[in-house]
Amino acid sequence: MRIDVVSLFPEWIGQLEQFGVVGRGLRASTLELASWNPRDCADNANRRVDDRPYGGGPGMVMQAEPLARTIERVRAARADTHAPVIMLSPQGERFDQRWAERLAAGPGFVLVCGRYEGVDQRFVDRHVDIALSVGDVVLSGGELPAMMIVDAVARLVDGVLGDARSAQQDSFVEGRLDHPHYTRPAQALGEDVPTVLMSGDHARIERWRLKQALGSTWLYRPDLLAELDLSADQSRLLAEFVAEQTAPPK
Ligand code: 4GY
Repeated sequence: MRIDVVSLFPEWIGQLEQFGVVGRGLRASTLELASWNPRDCADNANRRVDDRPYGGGPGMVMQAEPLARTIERVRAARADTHAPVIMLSPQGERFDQRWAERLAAGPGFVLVCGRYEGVDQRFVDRHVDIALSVGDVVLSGGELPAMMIVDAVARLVDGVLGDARSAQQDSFVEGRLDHPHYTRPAQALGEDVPTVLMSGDHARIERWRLKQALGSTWLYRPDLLAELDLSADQSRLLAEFVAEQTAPPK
């Protein structure tokens, strides 16, 4: 998997290589990450790649041509000719776990991080295949969303996560939230660990976790729950959880 990131702050993107699962994936060379600064494709000695907006208004706009030349360099550096160019923008389609899975299944992609008031539309029209948004929030640049996408995709790439099972067991993979987690010590902040987790009975533990996962999805994400096709057994576990919520056992 190869990911190219076009950004005015390539050193920031480069930080990803030093930490966590992305760093490990890169060192294990299952993942390749390259960043590109459009300033290196500026046509002036000042390395300027922005200018004032036509029609007036505040702020600056990223110019089309330095970005287009950067994309050409990226294309020349990639073995695949059709890697999608993805722009991070609040106008984009919402990035979620399904998108992460879709991107992780391919050979890679190119992320374009806008800055200032925006990017000249002629670049977008010519070179951008998809716009993705990480949420209804306006950031000062596409870098944080790009890093979020790199992280979410990288941990799905084979060999990046230490434990192959952990990506499969994540929340959202099954379309629901995760169950609660506990670790040592057995008593912390004056509270015990739920006894079932100390029982060594793996089948019971799995059922408890499933029940908690369905329960928190019911509590916090009823929209996700509505999309789930619960089995009779899962419906029974959830009904138990709901009953315990309204009348806590003494
Ligand atoms: N939200 N999701 C987002 C964003 C910043 C001006 C275009 C978001 O993805 N990107 O807020 N991006 C803007 C800044 C140029 C990108």
